Parts: sequence; C-alpha cells; structure tokens
Amino acid sequence: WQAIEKPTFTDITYHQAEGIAKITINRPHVRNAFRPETVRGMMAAFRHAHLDKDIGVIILTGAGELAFCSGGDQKVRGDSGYRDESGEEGLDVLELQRQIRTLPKPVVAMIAGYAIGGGHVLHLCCDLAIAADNARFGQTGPRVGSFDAGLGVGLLARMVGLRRAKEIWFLCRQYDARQAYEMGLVNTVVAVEDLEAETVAWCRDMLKLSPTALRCMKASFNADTDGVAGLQELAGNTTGLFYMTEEGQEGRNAYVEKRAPDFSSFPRRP
Ligand code: 2NE
Repeated sequence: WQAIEKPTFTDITYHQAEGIAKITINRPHVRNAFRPETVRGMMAAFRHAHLDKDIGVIILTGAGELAFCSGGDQKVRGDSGYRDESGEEGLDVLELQRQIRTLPKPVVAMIAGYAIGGGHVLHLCCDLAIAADNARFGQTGPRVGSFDAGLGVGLLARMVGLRRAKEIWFLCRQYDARQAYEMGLVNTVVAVEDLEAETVAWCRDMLKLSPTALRCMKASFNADTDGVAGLQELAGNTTGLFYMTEEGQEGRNAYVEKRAPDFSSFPRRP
C-alpha cells in the first residue's frame, strides 16, 4: 500500500491512497499522547477525509509500534484543562469523539502498542479495531485524576458488558490483545508486522461495498444509543435519498415552477 503524504499538520500526518485516508498521531516521544494542537489537527484531518469524495474509509493510528495513543498529554495539563502553545486551557477531544462517530464513512482503529486512557476511548469511537499482537488496552483516569464518563463509559459497556466495563474503569488494569479480542473490544489480532496490510485489506473489502449502505448502517448503529440526535443523523440520510427520487424532485419543481405539485403518479407502496 503506497500512500501519498499530505504534509499540512504539526502533530499528525495524513496519507491517502486507493480511497483510504490514514490519520496518524505523530508524537511517539510521549506514546502519541494528544495535546490541544493534536486534537485540532485530527479534527481538521477527519473533516478533510469526510469531505473528500475520493475517500471511502479512514484509518486512525499512532506513529511507531509502541503506542496507538496514550490519551491526554499530562505534561501540558494545567489546573483546569490541557494547555495549548498560547497557554490557553481546553481540549476538543469530546467533539473529536463525536466527529469520528458521526462522519458518514467507516473509521478503523489500527492499534500497535498502547491504547490507553483517552487513547483507549478514541479507539472505542472508531467503527472497527484491528490490533497488533503487542497491543495493550486500558483506562487510567481514576489513577491520574481524570475520567471520561461519556462515550468512554457508554460505548465500553455496550462492547464488553457492564461487569467488564466497570472492572476496566474501577481497577485501571491493562489487557493484552488476546484478552481484548475475547472481550469484543477489537475485531481481530494480527502480528505487528502484518498490521497495516491486514487493516488495508479490511478497508479494501469495505470499499467494494455500497457507500450509501455503509453510510446508513453507520448512522443506524448510532441511532439507538444517541436518541433524537441519532435519529436526526439517520433521518438526514433518508432525506438525502428522497431528494434523489422523482417524487422528491416533483415537490421542488412544482415550487420553482409556481404550480401545485402532482404526486399522483407516485405509488403508495405496501
Ligand atoms: C502508555 C504507557 C502505559 C506506556 O508505558 P511505557 O513504559 O512504554 O513508556 P513510558 O516510559 O511510561 O513513557 C514514555 C514517555 O512517554 C511519556 C512518558 O512520560 C515518557 O516520557 P519521559 O518520562 O521518558 O520523558 N508519556 C506517556 N504517556 C504520556 C501521557 N499520556 N502524557 C504525557 N507523557 C506521556 C505509560 O506511559 C502511561 O501509562 N502513560 C500515561 C497514560 C495516561 O494516564 N493517560 C492519560 C489518561 S486521562 C485522558 O487521557 C483523558 C481523559 O481521561 C479525559 C479527557 C481527555 C483525556
């Protein structure tokens, strides 16, 4: 897989090829911990991949083989949040989580090494997770004076069940790739040297499928957990499909042509 680099970010890299975008957290000296600039870069990159009609699937990963992501950078954590270069405290990571969850293309977490703390929550927000055999998973919040009681709890409990989710948050232990697979946290485990090839193979399989079907299925998986906001996301897709029908277009045409709409030729299907 020969990807082209688009070099516009400081803390991340963005590559693309064959309909696949790869967003890589590039701070290996801190096990790919994120700071405000990293989150801003990821959000811009996800937005770019979302809007790019050539992209069908997105991979999220971390640079090197030691970590996917180790969560918030504790060295820039101030007394009320994470500091950026200007000294301002604040992190848009919850918005990033929602963005990964709602953008209408599959997002695959490609995990070598640690997926820990807020990095673990990021992989939970992805649609699929491919783990290398050296991957390690866990939450650390209660140890370092933090927690993610939103998607970090809700998605985890849905994936592994309440007992396991409480264990993961209440004990802050680490779990290896095999344990993660057995809990339903990841889709498959492969040798670390095969990680990218396997992930790309999964992406290629998805790229052969109907983008509209995948888009609606992704929205549907969110709809039951996200209440009215989830229904809005799913319903937006049905409106988009309706616009593409002659029946939908008759309403617009009649308005523009200043006449009464004529829906008589459209069947009331059983
Ligand atoms: C990730 C882990 C288990 C890796 O351990 P190991 O032994 O492989 O590496 P080491 O030596 O701990 O780390 C290497 C370097 O990376 C830094 C370390 O401080 C070290 O730097 P030096 O001391 O050599 O200069 N590093 C690693 N993770 C970092 C981090 N998150 N922030 C800043 N520097 C980091 C081990 O390193 C570990 O447990 N890391 C901490 C994981 C953690 O607690 N993350 C924060 C959870 S809270 C969170 O993410 C969060 C939230 O709860 C809510 C909202 C937003 C974020």
